Amino acid sequence: MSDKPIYVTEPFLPPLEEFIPYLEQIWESKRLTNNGPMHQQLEEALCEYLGVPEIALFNNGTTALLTALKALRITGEVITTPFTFVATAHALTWNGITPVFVDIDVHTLNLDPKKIEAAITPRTTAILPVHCYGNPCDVDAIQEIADKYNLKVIYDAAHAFGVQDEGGSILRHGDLSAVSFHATKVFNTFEGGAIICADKKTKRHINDLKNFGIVNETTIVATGINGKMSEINSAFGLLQLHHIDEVILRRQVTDQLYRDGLKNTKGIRPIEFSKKNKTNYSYFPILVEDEYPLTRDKIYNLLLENNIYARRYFYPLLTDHPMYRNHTSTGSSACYFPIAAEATQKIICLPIHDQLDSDALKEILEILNGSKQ
Ligand code: T4K
Repeated sequence: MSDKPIYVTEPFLPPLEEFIPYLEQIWESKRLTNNGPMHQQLEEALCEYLGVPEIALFNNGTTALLTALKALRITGEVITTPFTFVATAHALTWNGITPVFVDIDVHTLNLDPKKIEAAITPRTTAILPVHCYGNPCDVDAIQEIADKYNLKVIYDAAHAFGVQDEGGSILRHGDLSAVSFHATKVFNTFEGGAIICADKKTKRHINDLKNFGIVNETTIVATGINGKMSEINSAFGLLQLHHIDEVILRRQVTDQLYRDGLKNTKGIRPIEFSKKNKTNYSYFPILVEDEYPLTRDKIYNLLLENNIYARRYFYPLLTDHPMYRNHTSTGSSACYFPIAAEATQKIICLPIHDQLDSDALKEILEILNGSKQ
């Protein structure tokens, strides 16, 4: 058993001395927040790195999502997935919007476009899909439905930093995408997030909303919020960008070692990521199928007993939490979201991060492959 706990993730932290010059600049300028120089530089650097037209930084992914919905004036009902982190649905209900949950695709575990149309009502105004684990949604099929019914599309792209499809950044799809730079994400600014949009006018509106709706000293144009990223978080983001490619590369190596080590393990099914896309290796999700000798929870607990903190992202389903049970217009999760209900019982995300060493990986594989059961 490992002496040191092995967590599902660990944030990448650059050498501390590399951060000092950024701190010195902040101390010198006394500019701590409110669209300061670090914030402006990070927005520019991220547009370039990600290959997106406009980006508005936020203090976390949840305020980015909340603001994205506000910016598009979304009301009524929004179609979303029950297989996600609770922030996705909370962003809707916090805005007074009713989430309407629709089942997921059996391979990607993302919202299944084939099931969306049946859930559309006269109150539906938008679709809020999630690129779960950074695995891109079927963006073309979703856009086709949105165009047909005149719906907005807001992607919860919390997991999708740096992910690309054949045409470029996955974040360019839909009307807006919201990403998270939380400590547990591939690219972190301690806390942080962003909205990606296509044009300057939308970005200006988002900027107003994230600064209380203030446009100048005497004019307030909207009911805004304080969603601003501080200078210290922005500076950390600038430094992270120097290291992000090596961080993703090291995760890629781990991902491959897991796939090799599990390829003959009956009953363990790693989620596949399309080879056509550039992936960020943010999670290593596996499904523990019926033919595996242990249940998902048995293997999860066995890992825990060995000081390995894998996580059941996402269990329980959102529709099984008390505040979302009533939003399941259709009834019980197992009946109406059969794919999601099965996935939530079978899913485990194994530890993956750039510092995961070969001994830890070996131990996890030994446990999963039965030699330590
Ligand atoms: N949409 C989706 C689909 C999301 O997944 C999320 C967030 C959001 C929206 C909202 O974005 P933010 O507002 O968070 O930017 C974590 C994260 O808090 C959350 O950001 C993330 N999704 C979710 C999937 O996971 P927990 O409760 O599992 O985190 P926690 O604290 O248990 O951390 C997991 C492990 O990471 C720990 O066991 C150890 C390690 N860790 C964690 C932190 C915070 C560290 O090593 N250092 C740290 O500072 O929710």
